[in-house]
Amino acid sequence: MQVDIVALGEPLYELNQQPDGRFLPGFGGDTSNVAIAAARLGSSTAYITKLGKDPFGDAIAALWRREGVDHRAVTRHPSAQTGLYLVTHTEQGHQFSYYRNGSAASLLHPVDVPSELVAKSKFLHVSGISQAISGSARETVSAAMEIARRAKVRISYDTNLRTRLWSALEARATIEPTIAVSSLAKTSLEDAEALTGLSEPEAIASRFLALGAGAIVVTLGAKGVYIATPEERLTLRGYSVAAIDATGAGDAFTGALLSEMASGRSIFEAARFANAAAALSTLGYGAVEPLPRRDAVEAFLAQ
Ligand code: KDG
Repeated sequence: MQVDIVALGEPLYELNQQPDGRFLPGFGGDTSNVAIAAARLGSSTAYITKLGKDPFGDAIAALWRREGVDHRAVTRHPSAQTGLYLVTHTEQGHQFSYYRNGSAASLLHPVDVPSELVAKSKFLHVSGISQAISGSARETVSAAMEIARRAKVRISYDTNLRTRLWSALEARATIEPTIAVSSLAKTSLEDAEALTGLSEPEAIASRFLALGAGAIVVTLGAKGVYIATPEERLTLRGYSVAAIDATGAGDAFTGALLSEMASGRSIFEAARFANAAAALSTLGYGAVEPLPRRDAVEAFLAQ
């Protein structure tokens, strides 16, 4: 089994509030969103986690089957449940409420990492959420990264700071060493500010590149994205679209970026495509449902 992108973390069942107050069922979980985003664009992807033996776990497994995400490495926990989150919307944007304590994914253990799958891939994608859900999940991320590092597989990392899962102090102690071994680390202006106290993308990128990362992506919300390598830097302006829900837009960006880079594109070329994919992903509710396919991104870029 050989795939372009292997992602590891916690998938979540999603309930997303509509203007009429009702909740629309869907799916989320940052690293799973990335695997699906890349699969929709034509990449081969696989996912590593634990699901509960419950209807939410069945629904997530069925989603991966439909989307062509290889989930043969996913195990089911006999008693722990699959995590759930609610998305509500305010003037300030979306808000998440989690029901995930003690979830099946939080019981991930280093033995759950299939070494060959990781070692033969082009990218391993993990996040700060994958690390924050529990100590054993954090060790599992470290084990997967060590396999990737030895096999010279590129590590893609999203800081995805969730201070409801861990404090900024605790997060910093894990996130900085992870950025240091990442080929590609993505962060948001908000995360980076909480982690470093810096608010300028240039300064944030310099700080993270100095740790040893190969490339840094700083998302700037609707304003676009800033990309930096030790040699080159670029700001891409965000597209102005009639956004409905930005849940998972960062994951849409990362999935598209990795998909393009796995096909041999440079990070700067890949980011132009990913910027468009991320804009399209905001046109519907939910982290997964509006993720675009390749023809939609190409048509949007051709406009
Ligand atoms: O990036 C979007 C995710 O944050 C969302 O799908 C929910 O995984 C999630 C989380 O833990 O916040």
